[in-house]
Amino acid sequence: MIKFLHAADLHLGSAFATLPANAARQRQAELLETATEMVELCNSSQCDLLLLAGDICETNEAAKSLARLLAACSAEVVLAPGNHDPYGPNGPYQGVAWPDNVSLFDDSEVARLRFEDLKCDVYGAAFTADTAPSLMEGFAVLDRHVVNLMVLHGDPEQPGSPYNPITQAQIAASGLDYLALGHIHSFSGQRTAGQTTYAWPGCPAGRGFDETGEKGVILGEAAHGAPVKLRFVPLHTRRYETLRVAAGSDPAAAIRAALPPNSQRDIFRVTLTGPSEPLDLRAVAAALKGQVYQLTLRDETTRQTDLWAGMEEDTLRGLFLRRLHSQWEGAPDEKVRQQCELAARFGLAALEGKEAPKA
Ligand SMILES: [Mn+2]
Repeated sequence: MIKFLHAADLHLGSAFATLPANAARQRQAELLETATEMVELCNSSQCDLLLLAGDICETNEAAKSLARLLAACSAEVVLAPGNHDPYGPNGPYQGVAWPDNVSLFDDSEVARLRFEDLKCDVYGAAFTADTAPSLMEGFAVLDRHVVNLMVLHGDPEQPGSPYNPITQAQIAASGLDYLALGHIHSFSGQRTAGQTTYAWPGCPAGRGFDETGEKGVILGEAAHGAPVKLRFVPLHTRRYETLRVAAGSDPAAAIRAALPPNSQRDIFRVTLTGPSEPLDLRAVAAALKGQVYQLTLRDETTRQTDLWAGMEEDTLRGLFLRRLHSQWEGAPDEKVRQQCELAARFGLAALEGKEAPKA
C-alpha cells in the first residue's frame, strides 16, 4: 500500500499586495509555516510520496526556501508546475538546487517517473508558460501491473479553459488509479471518472476573502487493484471569513455573538446591516480588539431616523405612512418589517419626486 500527501496551490512568495509591507511579510512567513506543517504531516503520516500539483512557488526566493524544507521530507516529492510556477526561463525554479528526493516535471509532454520500491508509476507534465493546452489528451498508462498516479495542474471544470482543460472522458480513459490535481482553490471532494479517482485539495492556506473557510491537504492510500482512499486534513492556518451581522443597538456585542468559537487567529470581514444609529466603526473595532487577528468592518446599515416622521400629517403622505406603519407594527418577522421600510422609502421618494433609493 502506498501512502501519499497531495497538496497544491501553496503560492509561496505571494505578494499580498493589498496589505501594508509589514503585514505582507508576516503573511508570507506564515505561508512558509504552512509548507513546513505540510512536510511535518507528510513525515508523521509516514507517506511514501508528496504530490505537489502546481502553483507551489511564485518567486525564485520562495522556491529556494521550499527546496530547503523538502530536504527534511522523508517522502519522495513530485512537483508538476502550474500556471503561476511554469517551468522555464519565466518561472520561479531557475537555479534551484533540489534535494535528491525531489523530482520536477519540466516539459509539457507527459512523462513517467518509476518508483520501483513502491511498484508505482507517477506521471505528470509541466506548464511551461502561464497557459497550457490539454496536456492529458490521448493519455493512457503504460503498465497496468503497478499503481498508477498522475500529478497535474489544470482545469477540470471548464472545457474551454486556457489552463490545461481536463475532461471526464480523458480521466476515464487514463487507466490511472489516482489523478492528483491542482488549480482550483477549494477542496473538490473525492470524485471518480471511470475507474479513476481524482481530486484537488484547494490551497492549504487562504490568502484573502475570496479563499474563505477551512483549508488543507489530502492524505491518501493507493494499492494495486483496490479503490483509492482519501481524507481531507485541515492545516492550522489562519482562516479568512466573511460575516453579515445585523448591527442592532450594540454592534460590537452583535459581532461578538456572531463570531464562531476560537476566532482569535482568524481574519474577518464583517458587514454590518439593518437599521441602526450612525456607526462609529473605529469604536466598534476597538471594542473587539483581541477577539480576532484582523478585522475589516463595512457599514451597510440604514438610518431609521425620520422614516415615519410626518405620519400625523393630514396629507396623502401622512395617510401613506400611517398605513405602512401599521403594517410595519403588525409584521410577523424582520423580513416583512424590512419590506415595509423599503416600501416607505420608495413611496416617499415617489411622492417627493426624488430618485428611488437603493434597495
Ligand atoms: Mn493557484
